[in-house]
Amino acid sequence: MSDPSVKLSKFLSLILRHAPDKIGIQLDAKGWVAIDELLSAAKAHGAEISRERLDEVVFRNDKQRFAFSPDGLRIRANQGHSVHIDLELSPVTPPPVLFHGTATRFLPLIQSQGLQKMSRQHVHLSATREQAHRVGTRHGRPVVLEIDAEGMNDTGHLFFLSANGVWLTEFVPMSFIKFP
Ligand code: HQG
Repeated sequence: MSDPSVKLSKFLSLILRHAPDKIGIQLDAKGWVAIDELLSAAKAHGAEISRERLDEVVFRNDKQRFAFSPDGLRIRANQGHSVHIDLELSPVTPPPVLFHGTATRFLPLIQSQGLQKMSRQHVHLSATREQAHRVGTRHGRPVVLEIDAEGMNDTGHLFFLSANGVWLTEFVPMSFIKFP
């Protein structure tokens, strides 16, 4: 946790996904903010970030959480927002099976309500069991649920693929979840 890149990545996640107002900035409708504005606002709030460190976190981040705009002037988070923004993703046909990592303590509610997006804009699904397992460990004792993405797709549920490979959907009803 003392890794400075992890600290910066967490700070950027907070600002670019959840609470831009913490440093007095606003994201545009698609989640972008000018890099200059982000850096000067962060500095004014006691979090000085050099352009080199920002580049390093954007390009070398383990999960590619952030992206620069094609003109190189703006930055946004690739997914995971709780503030309402339009990531401009088009629906994509998912692989037959996707995975959701959660914690055992959430199972009773998931079993009665299906998978809800909770505070985020989508339910997050992983392409592999391993990735899902890692996501689950963030919340407690991990458990991996198998999602019948093909069945959902066939019945009109839309799937989106974020720029960093996270599968997103609105809601997963109980009937498409296989519990271990
Ligand atoms: C659970 C990380 C009760 C759900 C990851 C999850 C991911 C329910 C938790 C991204 C429920 C929400 C998102 C229901 C779902 N009742 N609990 N009906 N339905 N839940 O953090 O998917 O590192 O908002 O299972 O890698 O864990 O931030 O979602 O356990 O891609 O880039 O409610 O965050 O990415 O937790 O993680 P979260 P998540 P980053």
